[in-house]
Amino acid sequence: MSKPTTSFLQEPLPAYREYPRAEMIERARAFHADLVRRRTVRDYDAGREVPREVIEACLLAAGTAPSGANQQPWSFCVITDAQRKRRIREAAEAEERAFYGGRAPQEWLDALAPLGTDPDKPFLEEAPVLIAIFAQKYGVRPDGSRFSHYYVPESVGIATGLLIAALHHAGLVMLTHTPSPMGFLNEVCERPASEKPVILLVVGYPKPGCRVPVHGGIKKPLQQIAHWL
Ligand code: IYR
Repeated sequence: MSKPTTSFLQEPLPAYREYPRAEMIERARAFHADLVRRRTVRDYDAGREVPREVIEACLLAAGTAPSGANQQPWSFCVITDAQRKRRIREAAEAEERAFYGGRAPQEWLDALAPLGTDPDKPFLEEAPVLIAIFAQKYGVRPDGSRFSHYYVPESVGIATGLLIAALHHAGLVMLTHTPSPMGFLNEVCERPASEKPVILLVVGYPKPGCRVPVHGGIKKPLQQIAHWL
């Protein structure tokens, strides 16, 4: 039996680059050395704007992520406007007060203790850029009918990882903030009910003299995260 004829379009693998073995090792190590410099930052320099072109290029980098059936089930809402940032801060702090004031179990609070987090989120107003990352739970056609999206959390997680790497590569710092629940972001960002906010990425420059929790810089060694068979 012959294979069924394929009807999808194919093209030669474009722009692939192979590196000589030694260069490959060096590149892999250099990439790690660059990423390991990233620290999550909660104190932002309020006086400094980020060029829009940088955010746009980083979002395009995020948008290269692999996704279920290449449906790219994400949308990124970039907030730079002071009034909207204030609305986000107010709504997030209301949730965080409930979280730290009793909603979070003690075990969770204990796990957060080395990070020194609390319900005050001044960075939501001080950082020049907030990027609300939405997962499109399902697709919506122009006529309003819905279609399924596949592997949505995985796809959005991968795109978010690429976005973080791109922003870091560009010389910015960030915080993956997750006020919970964060349904208020649909309203502030004017996004439809088909989209679920998953992460609020806070982006900018570190405040001069900025300090970060030591705990965040301690990454598990290879033996703990990798298992070779
Ligand atoms: N969303 C809260 C609590 C919080 C939860 C986790 I998990 C963290 O890694 C950090 C904070 C807050 O932003 O304070």
